[in-house]
Amino acid sequence: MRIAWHNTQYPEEADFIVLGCASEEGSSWEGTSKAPEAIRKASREWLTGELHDGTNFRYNPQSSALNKLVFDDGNVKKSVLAEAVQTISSDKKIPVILGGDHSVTTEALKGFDETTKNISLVYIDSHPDFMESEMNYYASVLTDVQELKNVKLNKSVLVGVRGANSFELENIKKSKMKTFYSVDFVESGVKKIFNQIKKKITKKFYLSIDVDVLDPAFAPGVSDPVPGGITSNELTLLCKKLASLKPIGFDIVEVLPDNDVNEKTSTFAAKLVSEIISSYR
Ligand SMILES: [Mn+2]
Repeated sequence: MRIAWHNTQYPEEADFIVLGCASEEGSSWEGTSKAPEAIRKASREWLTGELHDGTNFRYNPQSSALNKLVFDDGNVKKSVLAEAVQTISSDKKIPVILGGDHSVTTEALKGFDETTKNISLVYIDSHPDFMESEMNYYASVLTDVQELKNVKLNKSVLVGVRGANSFELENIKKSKMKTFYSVDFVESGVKKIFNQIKKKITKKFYLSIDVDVLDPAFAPGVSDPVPGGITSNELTLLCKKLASLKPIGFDIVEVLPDNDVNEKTSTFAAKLVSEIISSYR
């Protein structure tokens, strides 16, 4: 099954290549490997429709139409994700990765590390994923990407944090990443946070979205929900603003369909893909 936003049969003419990475090897929870198909299915079930005469339609993203060409290339194994991202990036296309657990981001960044200099990371997650106890783990992504030559954590940001332990806070400090906590959205609003992110990051930035940044009310279908999160509208608006700066690629990870309620987390993830793509300038 292809995501509802798939609108060309020719990958060579596409602006965006969607890749699922149905891997949960890096997680201590079971089930995130079911996410890519759940997101595709939700996009078709909830975000498209059929008129009485049998014509199909799909929802447009808000504020701008989906005027880009999207090719959904199915799923790739985690072991070849870096290579796939490297190829897409060399072809001047934008990879859109559907996780999988958060360690797929490490693989995506390994791919970009071969093609792109001076990479910033906009890491949107309730957890900083800055543990050192294990490698290639969903909670050690930031530790693991420190090994890459072109990823600059001192020009990167963490957004929506509210589930950090003391080791992680210490590591954030050392890395010189800038952190925006969940409550900052209430105090400052999306616009101010976006402007501060823009000042901190380089032109070549990668956007990684762990859906557990949302309040569990909006995204119950995640491995490790943390109370007190941001709203789906705040996340959508921030992502649309970031997309206008043309990230080199983006991922949406950590959807856990078994914990979901009425597919709302999968449907949100599918909708967010269209909102981000439509906002590239
Ligand atoms: Mn994460």
